Amino acid sequence: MKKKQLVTRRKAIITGSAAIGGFLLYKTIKSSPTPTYGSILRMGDAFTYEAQRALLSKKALAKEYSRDDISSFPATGTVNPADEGSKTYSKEYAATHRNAFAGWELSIEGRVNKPGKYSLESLQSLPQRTQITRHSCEEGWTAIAEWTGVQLGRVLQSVGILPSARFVNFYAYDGFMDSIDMTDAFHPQTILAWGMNGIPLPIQHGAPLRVRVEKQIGYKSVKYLQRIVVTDEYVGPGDIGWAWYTGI
Ligand SMILES: Nc1nc2c(c(=O)[nH]1)N[C@H]1C(S)=C(S)[C@@H](COP(=O)(O)O)O[C@H]1N2
Ligand SMILES: [Mo]
Repeated sequence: MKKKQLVTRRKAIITGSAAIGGFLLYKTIKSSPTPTYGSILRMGDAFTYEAQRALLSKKALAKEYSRDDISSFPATGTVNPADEGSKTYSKEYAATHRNAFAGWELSIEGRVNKPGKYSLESLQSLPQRTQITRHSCEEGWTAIAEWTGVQLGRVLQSVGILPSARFVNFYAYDGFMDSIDMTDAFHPQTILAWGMNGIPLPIQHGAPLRVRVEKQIGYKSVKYLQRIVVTDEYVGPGDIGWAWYTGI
């Protein structure tokens, strides 16, 4: 009798906590600003996102290193979208590459007061930041490099984002795209980088301009930037098999 009661009670506790867990999960998803695509597989994103956002200060800095820590740095994904043989060949990229990026411009669009095309020089005329950080790729490797560029937050401030804006979307010449929220966009170490280890960004690392999102895993640092689009709503990426939010 006693044993049976215990089992029943334990069962009740398990059932009860599962129900509470389920309810909390439902609440998290319902109230979360994280996109979930309504997919059960995406629920993990909401947990990571909510947990990180709740636990960490919004401006906590990623660790910065010294010059002695700079390591060799593999290039992944697209090697050169100017190569006609490459499966991510881009005619526009090939054209600007032929010109050594003279006249290259970054398009900034969407929910901003001053949409337009911005030259590298105009981005370089804003205050610049140099940081030595560790890149972590989802494939398991890490590498340390020095990056120089302008804080994305400063750029967004200078083009003026509308109060309803919530996402910053990055579109690359090779077809790659990803997005971040305003907390990461205004993080002091989120920069549009044109320099790597003291020289202009090499082609294989995303010339002429890439984003560095130091508070997330490597694939959020989109290379070969072509367009930045500010939106109120989540627009992408679609399901690329990687979590949308991957705070580190
Ligand atoms: N446009 C573009 N950006 C990209 C990628 C890509 O294939 N195309 N790969 C991502 C991934 S998975 C990683 S790990 C880093 C690699 O940056 P690196 O080539 O400078 O090492 O770029 C990210 N940004
Ligand atoms: Mo990666």
